[in-house]
Amino acid sequence: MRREEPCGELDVRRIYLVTGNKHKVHEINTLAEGSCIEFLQASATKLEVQSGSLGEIALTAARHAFDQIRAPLVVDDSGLFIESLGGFPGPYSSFVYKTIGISGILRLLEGESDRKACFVTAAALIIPPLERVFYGRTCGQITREPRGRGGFGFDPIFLPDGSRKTYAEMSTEEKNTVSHRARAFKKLISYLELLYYG
Ligand code: ITT
Repeated sequence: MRREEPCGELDVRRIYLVTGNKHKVHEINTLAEGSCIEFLQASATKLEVQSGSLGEIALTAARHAFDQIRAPLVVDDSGLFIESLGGFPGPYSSFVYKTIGISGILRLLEGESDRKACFVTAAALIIPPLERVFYGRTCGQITREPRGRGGFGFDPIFLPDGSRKTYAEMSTEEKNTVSHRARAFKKLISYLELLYYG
């Protein structure tokens, strides 16, 4: 829930967040509480580009969505990069999650002692003529088994550095203190507040 008057006399600015993932919307709006920015979930036909760069994927998808929505918007493209797998699944995380899933990733890492991995978010913002990509990265370890029931995606097997809890064992607020998405969106929200309110 947003606070009663997050920005006093000032109007809240609403930005479309183009995603089919309601967990992302919840995480991002929890982070934005108390700011003057609110994110509204929007859908658009998703353009799946073949690229090794999350930033390029997010920006291309954002441009494509803008052609349909014609209003200020953001696209969040995120991925899990596992060091011993050469950065796999990275930009293919969505496909890999839907196909082999968490159990498939754990199988690929069976007997592997190097379990380092990083989550990365690229958040592409379009407010014409402005186009900008904000990045966030959080590194940690892939656990040996899933832990926790919260969150989504690979949350149950990701243990961020310095934490005893996996993302799935954290509340949304706790995840937002360390997550790749929160790091990207903190920058994006500060930027929007400067842009709109000076
Ligand atoms: P949209 O593209 O509609 O926004 P998506 O869930 O497919 O939704 P991404 O392409 O950004 O989002 O994410 C790729 C996959 O990476 C996604 O399917 C998740 O399984 C995983 N992922 C992304 N962010 C995550 C997070 O914060 N925690 C756990 N897994 C995450």
